[in-house]
Amino acid sequence: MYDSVFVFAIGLQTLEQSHTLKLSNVSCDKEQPWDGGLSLINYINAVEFKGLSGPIEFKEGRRIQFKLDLLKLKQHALVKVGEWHPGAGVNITDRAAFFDPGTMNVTLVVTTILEQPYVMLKPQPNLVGNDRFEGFCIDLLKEIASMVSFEYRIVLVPDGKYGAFDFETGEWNGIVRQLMDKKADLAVGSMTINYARESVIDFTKPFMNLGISILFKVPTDKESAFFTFLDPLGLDIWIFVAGAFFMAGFTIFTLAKFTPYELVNPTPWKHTGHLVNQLNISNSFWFATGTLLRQTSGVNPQATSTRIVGGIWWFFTLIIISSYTANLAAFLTVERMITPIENAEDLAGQTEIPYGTLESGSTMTFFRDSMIETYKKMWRFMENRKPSVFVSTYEEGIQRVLQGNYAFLMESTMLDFIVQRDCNLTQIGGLLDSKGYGIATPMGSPWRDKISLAILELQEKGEIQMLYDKWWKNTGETCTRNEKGKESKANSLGVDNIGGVFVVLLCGLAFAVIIAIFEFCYNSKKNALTEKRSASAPHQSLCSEMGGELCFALRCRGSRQRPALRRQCSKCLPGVTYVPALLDIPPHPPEPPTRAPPSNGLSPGLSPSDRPRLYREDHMFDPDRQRPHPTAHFDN
Ligand code: CWD
Repeated sequence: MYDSVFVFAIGLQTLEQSHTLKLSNVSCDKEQPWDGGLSLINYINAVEFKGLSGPIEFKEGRRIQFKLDLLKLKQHALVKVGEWHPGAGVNITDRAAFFDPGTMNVTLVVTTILEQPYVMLKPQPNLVGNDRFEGFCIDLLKEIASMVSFEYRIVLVPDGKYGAFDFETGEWNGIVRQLMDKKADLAVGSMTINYARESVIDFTKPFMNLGISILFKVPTDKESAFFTFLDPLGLDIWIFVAGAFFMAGFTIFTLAKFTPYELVNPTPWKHTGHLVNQLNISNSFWFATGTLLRQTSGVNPQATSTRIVGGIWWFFTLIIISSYTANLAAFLTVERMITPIENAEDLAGQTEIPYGTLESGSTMTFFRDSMIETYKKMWRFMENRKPSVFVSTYEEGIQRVLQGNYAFLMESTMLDFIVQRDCNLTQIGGLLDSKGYGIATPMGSPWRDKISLAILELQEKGEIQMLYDKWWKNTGETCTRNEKGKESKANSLGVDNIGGVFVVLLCGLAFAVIIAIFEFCYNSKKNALTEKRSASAPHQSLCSEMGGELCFALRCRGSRQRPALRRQCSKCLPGVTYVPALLDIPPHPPEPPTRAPPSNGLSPGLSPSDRPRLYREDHMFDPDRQRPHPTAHFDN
C-alpha cells in the first residue's frame, strides 16, 4: 500500500511540473473521462524507484522485476519459506516448514457443555481450571492439543445450550452463538454437525457417528402367565399337531384292520384259537395319545405297516415334545417385554404416550426441519403438547422417562451409555437418522483443518475407539442385562421352524400304507395258494381271495365263506375278535404223543398223519407268530 501510494504521488508530482493541473467536476453518469488521466497514467508508468516491496518498475501498465516472499507464521515470527516471481511463479525454499506444526504459544478458549460421559465435573471440590473436568471429550481435547500444539482454557457455555436458530428472534443461541461472536475459539463436546450450523460456524471431521433413537422405560407389566404353557408353539402348530394326531390314530387303525399280520393271540400262555386285532379304534387313538404324552399305552402294533406308523409317530412326538419343552423353558425364563411402542411410527400414531427431545439441540431441529411426514407429525405433536415435552437437560429427560409414560428422543451414543447403566431403561427401535459429532470453530478458523487432521490420525490409530471403550464400557456399574435379551425374546415355534417334522410324518404314513398293501397282497396270495393245495377245499382265485379279505376288512360284519377256510367276524365291537375259520379239524384233537417233537417245527405230539391238518392250521395262523393249540376251539 505504501509503495503504491508513493508511486501515485510521484506520478502526480511529475504531471504537475509539466502541465497546469486543471481540476474539473466529473460525472459518473456521463462517460466523459478526466482530460489529465491519460497523462497521469503515463507518468506513473515511468516511475522507477526502490520501494519497501523491492524495486518498482512498470511495463505496459504492469509492475515488472519484482518478487513476493512466502512467509510462515511460526511461534514468535514470520519466517520466509519461499518466493513468488511474476514469470516463474512459486518457489518453495523451506519445504519442511509446511509440515512443521510449530509450537505457537497460544491459549485457545474452548467452550463446552456438561454431558455424561463427554464432559463431566470431577467430584473433588477444590480443583480449578481445566482440572475440574473429565470425560471422553476432555481426553480427546488433550490429545488434539498436544498434536496441534496449543494450550487451552475450558469454559462452560453460559446458557447451557448447544445452539439452535430461533425463528422468532432470528438469533442463534448456545455454543453456536459463542463461536459466532468469537467468544470462544473451539467448542468441544457432543456437538452435532448439521447443515444449519455449518452455514454459520465450521466443523472438523466427525470423531463419532450416531443417530436419533427412542429411550423408553422397560415395561414392568407382565403378560398374564395363566396360559403361558400354550405359547411355546404357535397356533398353527397346535392345529397341525391335533390334525397329525387324528391322522396317525386313524391310519394305524385302518392299516391294522387291513393287514392280516395284526392278529395276535390275546392269551399267549394258552392257545384258545382266538386271534385278536388289538388296534381297534379306541386302542389306536389311545396308542397315539400315550406316545404323544410320552407314556405307554399297553398296545403294541404287530404288523410291519402298523409298526412303521408307530415308529414315525414316535419320531414325530419326540421332535414336537422336545421342541415344546425347550421353548417352554425359554418362555418361562426370558423376560417378556410387552412394549406399547416398537418404533417411531408407533409413537407418531398415538397420543397416549407423550414424547419429546432436548430443547435447542440438533435432535429438536431434526424434527422441526424434517420433510418426512412421520417426523413432521411428531414435531406438530411435540410443539403443541402441554405441558411442554421438551427438556432443558438430558438428565431431566431421563427422569421423565423413569417416571413412566414418556418417551425421550435422544442421540444413540448417549442412549447407549444410559441403557448400559440403568436396567429400567431401554432403546426402542433403530436409528432415525445418521450423523456425527465434530469439534466446532468460528467460521474460517485456521485451527479447523489442523484439528481435522489430528482427528483422522487418532481415528486411524484406534485411539478414539480406546477412549470410547474407556468411557462407555469400563466405567461405573453397568447393568448386567442379558445382552441377547432383545433378540432372545422367546418366540412361538411356527411352521417355519418345525414344519419339516409334519412332512416326515406324512411320508412315514404313506410308506406304511404301501407296506400294508404289500402285506395284504402277499397274504392273499399265500391264502389262495394254500387253499388251492387243499384237497378238501374248492378252488379260490387270488382275486376272489383279495376281494374277500378286503370285504372282510372293510365291513367286518357277517361271515364269509371260503371253500377251505372261512373266517368270520364274531364281534364287530371295539377290540374286534375274529375267529379263524373252521378247518377240517376234529372237535377233539388227538392226545399228545410222548415222543420227542419233530424237527420240522410242527407242534409237538402230532403224528405225520396229522400233517395235512397241521398244514391248514399253519396256514390259518402265521407259523412264525401264532400256532393254535391242538385243542383250539374254532367258531364255525
Ligand atoms: N443433543 C441433542 O440434541 N439430543 C440429545 O439427546 C443429546 Cl444427548 C444431545 C445435543 C446435540 N448433540 C447438539 O449438538 O445439539
